[in-house]
Amino acid sequence: MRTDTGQVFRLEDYRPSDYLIPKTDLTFRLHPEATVVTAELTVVRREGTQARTPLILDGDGLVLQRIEIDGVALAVSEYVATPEQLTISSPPVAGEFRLVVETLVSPSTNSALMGLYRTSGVYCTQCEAEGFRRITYFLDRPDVLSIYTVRLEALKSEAPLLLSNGNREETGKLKGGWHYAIWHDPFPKPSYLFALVAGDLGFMADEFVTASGRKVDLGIYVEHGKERLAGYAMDALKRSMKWDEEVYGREYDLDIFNIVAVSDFNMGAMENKGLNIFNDKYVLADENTATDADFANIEAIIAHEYFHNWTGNRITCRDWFQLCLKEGLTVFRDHEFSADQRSRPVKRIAEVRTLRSHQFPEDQGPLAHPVRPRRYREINNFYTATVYEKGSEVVRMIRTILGADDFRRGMDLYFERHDGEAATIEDFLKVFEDVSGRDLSQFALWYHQAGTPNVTVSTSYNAAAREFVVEIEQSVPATPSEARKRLMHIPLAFGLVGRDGKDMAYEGPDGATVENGVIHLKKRRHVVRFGNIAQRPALSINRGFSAPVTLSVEQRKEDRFFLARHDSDAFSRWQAYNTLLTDALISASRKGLGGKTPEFPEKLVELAGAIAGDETLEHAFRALALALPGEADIAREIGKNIDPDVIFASRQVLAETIARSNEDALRSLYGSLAFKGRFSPDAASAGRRALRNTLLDYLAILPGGVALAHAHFAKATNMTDRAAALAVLTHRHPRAHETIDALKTFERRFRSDQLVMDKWLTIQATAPGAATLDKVRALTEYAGFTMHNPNRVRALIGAFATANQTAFNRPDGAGYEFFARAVLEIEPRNPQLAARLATALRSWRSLEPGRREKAREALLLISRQDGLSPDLRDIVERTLA
Ligand code: B3K
Ligand code: ZN
Repeated sequence: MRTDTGQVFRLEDYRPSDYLIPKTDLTFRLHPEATVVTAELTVVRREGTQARTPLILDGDGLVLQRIEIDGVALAVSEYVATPEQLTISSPPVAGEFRLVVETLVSPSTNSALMGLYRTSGVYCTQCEAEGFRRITYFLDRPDVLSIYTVRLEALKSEAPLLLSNGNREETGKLKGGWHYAIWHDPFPKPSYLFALVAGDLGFMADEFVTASGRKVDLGIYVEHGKERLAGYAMDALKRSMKWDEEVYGREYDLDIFNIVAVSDFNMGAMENKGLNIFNDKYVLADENTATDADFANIEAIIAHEYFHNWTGNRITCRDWFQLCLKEGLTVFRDHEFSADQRSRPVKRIAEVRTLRSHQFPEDQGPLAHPVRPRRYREINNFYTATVYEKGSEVVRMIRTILGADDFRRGMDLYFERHDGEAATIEDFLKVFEDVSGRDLSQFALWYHQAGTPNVTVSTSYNAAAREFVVEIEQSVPATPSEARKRLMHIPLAFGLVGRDGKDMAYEGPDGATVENGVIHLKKRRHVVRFGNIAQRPALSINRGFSAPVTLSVEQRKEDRFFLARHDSDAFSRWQAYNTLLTDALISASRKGLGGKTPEFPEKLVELAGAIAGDETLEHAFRALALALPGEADIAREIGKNIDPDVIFASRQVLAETIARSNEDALRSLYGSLAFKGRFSPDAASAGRRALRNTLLDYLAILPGGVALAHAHFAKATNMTDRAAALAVLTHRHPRAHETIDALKTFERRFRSDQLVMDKWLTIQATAPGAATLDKVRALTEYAGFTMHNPNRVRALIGAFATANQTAFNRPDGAGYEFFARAVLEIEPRNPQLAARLATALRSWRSLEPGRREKAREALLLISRQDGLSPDLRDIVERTLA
């Protein structure tokens, strides 16, 4: 494990490297414990760098075996090699030189899953952000682009398959049962995009013909016997390739595109040039093992990594502060892809729910940072919801402000101007300013300033003057190390909804403030006057969630009810109903503190039934509307002194009330949604299943609910229905013998499939109530569980900490303590995973005082541990600060 130097990296300290490495030739002689890596680097001094400037290469835990320049071994006085650095004190002065560096690495003992490691007998790599330096000494920074040629040598029996980036140029036999392959990638790339895979894998092959008629060989490599499970991923890949041609005019640029699925991976996937490496969870799927949510994730992640080929690989980041340049933009692209492949409004609602549940708490807590951070101690801790999801929202706002045509012209210019370069956010914004003639300097604050802006809105109508007035105010709350904030440019899409449900025409506001259905909030306070309005409209604002803000609209309840049924913007319709539910749950939770059973307005409860049965709405939309705001969502809205038990109780009562009052309608709808045909993962079929499973969750509360859920489980013909029923049983009726039976049946059937068993772990870990902690503890002893595999850890420990409000936040603090010890157990092997997990404690300050103190103790337990990795220390110290 790396030692913590406490060093902080600052954006303002950026300067180009003194040397460049235009060519990188690597040879790997693969061995589980002793892989010899020979790097032959063509090095040149950058223009302007003084002669005899030392060449300093990055390393991480490396052991130098050999070093030569231009064929001559260096004398010990000519260099200093530590595990972290290789310094050549005075490199050759004239022209370029060939530096040969040999290092020895041990893939099978590399448990951090960064650099070169082994997973189920397969050699693979993960280099982003700074993993390449665990393989060889290098200028391991994204602005050093190099052309790679890679020779892989391995024992053929151990690794018949040898893959790297680019195109395969040569293969051949070597003595002693060894063989080799040579790969060449003609596109200059930063070291973080380097990859190799070697092992014995099965594969699915296909091909894609690009718009200009070039044939690309596609391959998805998986464990033998699982080839069939790669079909959906392959289909998603081909659809992504086509979409990027149609929507962005971007063609694929190599003759080969390979994807490899591995079972030990710290995140979702990695966009290495021409050789994407995936967590197998995001590749393998069929109806028996994957849920509709898994299918949707596979589609989105396959697309995301593929889209990186242009946004990330062809144009990369100058430095890691610019991470959102590739991530935010690529998330935006994959969101739009999924919206086009599925239902746009449903996709948007799902995105906003994710943003609110993942990014808002980050932005509103101790780990808040700008979309483009200015400092970091450990870059791996900045692959955050803010960089990714809020980063995507910022790109979406650029499109809202410019309009679709100028946005596309801007993207075209971006590709034209910066192809082959390592760019910055300033470069990105500039192309949009250039094509549109707009000044985006105030808008740029979205990249520079942390925190979720608050926007408050009130309206008034003057019948005599036929005027509707909207008053809007913005404020940006202080965040760690940024006390004073500047005013932002916030684009708010809106409509004035008339009594017929149609948007009303208006006269008045100046074109700078209101343009194409968008109010541009740029000052602290705007008063927008709409003239020639015959009747008081209902204001629908932040349509489509055009700006990632916390919005509070002073609005009559009737208006919200009206918008929930009639707004022409489907997102806003969902939002109106969701706000009604959230408000009711907050007020019930407040009253609940007095020990009484909360009551909910009849109209709200009836509306649930009306939405459920509204045949003009998509099934998936209805499912999303009926799903009550989560406990964490309610907690976030309440903001302080949170008692998760009270929130849980209010939410239970509301669910029961909705189920009881709408029983007949929900039952008959549930019955009508049963389907006997062939399984299809398409969005419409998934929507039907989602609605039926949401209804089951309500009906399971009523008498006969256990039997109904058990029958749903027993008759399920796909994993979506099976897992949904198992969750309903486990969460609503944990002690029923039907539940115990279903959990056993599931385990017996799927115990040899670890990805499926992850669902079984998660369902149990998220069962509400204090008793779940003991269950989770017991499950850590389950034969199929190991703290060594990231997917297992996330399925059990991660789910417990992030998706079980009542058990994790037990008032006695036992949930926190268990969690802190688990984090400490994981950290020595895999600091990145431990650090990511630990962020689950970030909202500790908003808890009620008793739990707050217990959560703090757990954080202190972690921080007092000697020799913590920089990854975990960084998270824990910022969380406690
Ligand atoms: N770029 C990778 C993430 C790398 C994370 C490094 N800690 C996957 C992605 O965003 O596409
Ligand atoms: Zn990405």
